[in-house]
Amino acid sequence: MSSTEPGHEWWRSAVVYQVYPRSFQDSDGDGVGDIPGLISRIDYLHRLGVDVVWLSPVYRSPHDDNGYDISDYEDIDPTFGTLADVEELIVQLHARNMKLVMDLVVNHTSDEHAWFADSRSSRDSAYADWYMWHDPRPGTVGGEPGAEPNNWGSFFSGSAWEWEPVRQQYYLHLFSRKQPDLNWENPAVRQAVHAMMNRWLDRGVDGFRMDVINFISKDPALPDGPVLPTGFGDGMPSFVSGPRLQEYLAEMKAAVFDGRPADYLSVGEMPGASPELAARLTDARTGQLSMIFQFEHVGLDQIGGKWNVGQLDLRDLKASFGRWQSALADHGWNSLYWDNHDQPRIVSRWGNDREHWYASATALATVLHLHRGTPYIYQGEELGMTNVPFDDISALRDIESLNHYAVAVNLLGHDPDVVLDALRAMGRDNARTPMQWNAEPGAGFTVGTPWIGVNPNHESVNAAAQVDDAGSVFAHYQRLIALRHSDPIVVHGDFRMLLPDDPAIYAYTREHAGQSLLVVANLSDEATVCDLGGDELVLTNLPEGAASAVLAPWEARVYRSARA
Ligand code: ISL
Repeated sequence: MSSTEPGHEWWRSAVVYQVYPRSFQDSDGDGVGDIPGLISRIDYLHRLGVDVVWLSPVYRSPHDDNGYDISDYEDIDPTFGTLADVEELIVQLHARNMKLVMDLVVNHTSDEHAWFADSRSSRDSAYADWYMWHDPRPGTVGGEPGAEPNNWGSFFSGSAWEWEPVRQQYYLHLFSRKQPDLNWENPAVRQAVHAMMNRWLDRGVDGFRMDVINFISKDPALPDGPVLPTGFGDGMPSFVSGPRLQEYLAEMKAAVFDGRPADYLSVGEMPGASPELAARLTDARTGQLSMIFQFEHVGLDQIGGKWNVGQLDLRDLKASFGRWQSALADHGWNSLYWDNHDQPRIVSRWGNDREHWYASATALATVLHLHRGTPYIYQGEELGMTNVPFDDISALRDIESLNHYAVAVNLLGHDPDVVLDALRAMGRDNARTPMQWNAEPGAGFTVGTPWIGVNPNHESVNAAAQVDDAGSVFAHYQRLIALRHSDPIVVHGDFRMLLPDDPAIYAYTREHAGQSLLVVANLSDEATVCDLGGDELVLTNLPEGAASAVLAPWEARVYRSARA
C-alpha cells in the first residue's frame, strides 16, 4: 500500500460495504451483534467481492443513539468486544486484501465522555471551553421556556439547547441531549481529534467515514433560524458547511493524513452540501477528502420534511445525479449510495418489493453502481432486504422515531396511525433489523433474543437462499462488483446522461479509451419500448428478455461498444 498518483488511489476502484455492528452478527447470544460475529462473516463479504468494510461506531457509548454518542474514542464498547477484537478484524481483513474504515463521530461526543463531565462541572475547569456553552437570552431566566440562546430545534425533536444548572449555562446539542456539540473553534479540541485519528491509523485502519462533518463550523453569532412547523427554528443555514469547514478539514489533512506513505479513504457525511463544495473538497489535486456523502437524491421524495414522503419522479433523480456527475467530472469524486443505517430500504422505497422484488432490487443496483464514483452497499442491500412491517410503536427502537412519535402523538395530538405510517416509510429502524442470514427464528443473526425484531420475511429473503443461486440479488451484486474490478471504464469512464425527460427509463453512457458502456434500465412496473443498445451485452438482471426491443418491468442491461 503506497501513495499513488492523484486520480488513481485504491478507493476509486473499491466497493465499500457498511456494517452496522449491532445488527450484523451476534456471537455470544446476547441479542446484539459484535466484532467476533463480524469476523466470522468476513468470508461472506470476501465472496461478495467488496474491498472495504466501513464499520459504524463500536467505541464506548451509553447507546442513546446506537453508538453515535461516544464516551471514549480510545476504547471499544464491551457490547461489541475489545480492542484486541478490532486488531484481529484488521488482520483478518488485510489478509484478504480488504480494508477497514472506522466511523469518526466528532461533531459531538456523548454527555458521558470525560471531556463533557469536566466541562459541565464549572466555567473554569480544564475542558470548560470544549463544548458550545451559552448564556440564556438577555432578560430571561435560565431553564425557563424561551430562555434558550436561540430558537434552533434538535434533529431528534425538541430544543437544541439543554440547561446545565451547575454551570448555569446552556449547551448546544444538534442531536439528542446526550450528544453535546464540540466547540471546534477551540484549537485544543481539534488537536485532540487529530491525535485520536492518528492513533487509529497507527493501529492499521485504512480511513474514516466522518459523521456530519460539515456541521463542525457554526456561525459564531448563532442567529435564530426560520421557524419550522415543529415550532422550532431551522439552524441549518448557520451550521451546514459553515465558515471554517474547509480550513478545519485542511488542518486535519495536514495533521493526520499528509506525510503517511499510504492512501487513506476519507468520506465526509455532509447533509445539505452543494456539488460546488463537494468539487472543491474532493479535487484530486487540492482537496481535503476522498469523497463526501451528499443527501440531495435521498431528499427528492420528501415533500414536507422527512415525515411527509411522496412519490419519486424519476426525472428529478436523473437531474440530481446528472448534476453531481457533471460538477465532479473533472477532478472531483462522488460516493454512490442508496441505503445506509439512516435510510429506509431502497427496494421498498423506490423499487417494488411486492411484484418485482428481485428485478427492482437488481435494476436499482445496476443503475447506481455504474455511475462514476465509489459505491457503498449497506448490509442486507445485497440480499434485497426490505422495509419492515412494524405493527406497533413498541416494535421501534430508534431515538429519532420514538421522539418524533412522542411529540407528534402526545404533544401535538396527531393520529397515531398516520404517524406510524410515516415511520414505516422513513424510520431508520427499517435499516436496523438483524441481517437475514437464514430462515431460522433468529435469522442466523442470534441464538438469543434480538435487540430489535427480525423482519418476518427472513424466511424467504436470506443469504443462505441466495449465495449459491446465480439468479439471486446477491449474485447480481457480485457481478456488478466484478465488472468494476475488471473494467477500467467503470472507474474512469466519462459519464453522460441520456433521455433526461423519460419518466421510466434511466440510461447513461460511460466512455474511456475508445470504448463505451451503455447502462439502460426500466425503473417502472410497465414494459417499455427502448431502442438503445450496443455491440455486446455484458450484464443483465433478466437474461431471458435480453434480445428484445422491449424492456420488461425493472429490466436493466449493460452493453459495451467500440466508440464511433
Ligand atoms: O436521519 C436523519 C435524521 O432525519 C439524518 O438527518 C441524520 O441524522 C443525519 O444524516 C446525520 O446522521 C449521522 O449523525 C447522527 C446519527 O444519528 C446518524 O445515525 C448518523 O449517520 C448523529 O450522530
